[in-house]
Amino acid sequence: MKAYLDLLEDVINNGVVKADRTGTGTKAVFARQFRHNLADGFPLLTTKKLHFKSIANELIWMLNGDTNIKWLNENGVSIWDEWATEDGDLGPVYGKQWTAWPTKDGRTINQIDYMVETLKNNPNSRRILFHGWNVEYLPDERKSPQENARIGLQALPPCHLLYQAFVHDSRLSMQLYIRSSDVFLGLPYNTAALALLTHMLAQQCDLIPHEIIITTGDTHAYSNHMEQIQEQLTRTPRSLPQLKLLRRPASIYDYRFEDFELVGYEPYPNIKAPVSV
Ligand code: DHF
Ligand code: TMP
Repeated sequence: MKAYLDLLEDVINNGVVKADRTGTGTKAVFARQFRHNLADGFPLLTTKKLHFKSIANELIWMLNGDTNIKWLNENGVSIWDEWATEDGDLGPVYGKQWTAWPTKDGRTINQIDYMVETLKNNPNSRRILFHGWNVEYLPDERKSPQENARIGLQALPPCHLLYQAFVHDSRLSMQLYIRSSDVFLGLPYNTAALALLTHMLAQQCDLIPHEIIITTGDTHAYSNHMEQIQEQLTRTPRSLPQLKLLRRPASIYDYRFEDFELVGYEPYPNIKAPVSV
């Protein structure tokens, strides 16, 4: 994942100092893009160990339409704890908008169903996408995540928000737009999750996973991640693991963590960094 390390360097070298909502402060560049061919391996960072279980279970949780951290916690994932209310609620975040986007007449629309159906039946379509940015439910930036969730708004507006598919020669590529990208903590997760989703959609729709492309808007390194980023940049990437899908579940909603096997993941140790809430 040289493209990722190059991006870290780009942010450190070219970023402008920018204050942010959390009060931590960042160095930020605007609008970047990198791509990865999945034939070259599964894009899980080797220059620091990532908790693949958190990445896979978060994706499964979102596909299930769940927006409460209870299931995540029961399945070994704590990455959303700081933003949830005492009841574990995050408001109508990713899973809700993906699978049950509310309509004006009280119905819901499942954008994931549409995605799978269109990939199967009309793969040339230029409209194969789903979107998390439902403006009616965006939080008030002056309120805390918990205060927003309590009044039925999203604890955080989606960071990874627009997913679009492209099919040619039975090969599936996916592009993700991330409006705000924490390059040290969030981006490695978002990259691996996009790759995993591409593998799952390809399996369900009899396609071959091809390229993933990530486009980032506000692309930032937090001021309290600088030493960790420097440490990571001293490390030479190792060969990427391969992802094996051990089973073909009945639908995109039926995957379990045990269905995924990573072969040959030999990363450097994790580098701890504080997350800004
Ligand atoms: N806020 C900020 N400021 N940055 C984020 O990346 C972020 N991500 C969110 C929610 N809010 C956010 C959801 N995703 C970690 C990774 C992803 C994530 C939240 C947190 C994280 O802290 N990762 C650690 C290890 C955590 C663990 O394994 O439990 C890491 O070293 O990757
Ligand atoms: P913001 O809503 O003020 O942009 O803050 C969200 C922060 O979380 C920002 O640093 C980006 C980061 N983030 C990611 O990078 N990826 C993610 O998947 C999530 C949920 C958040």
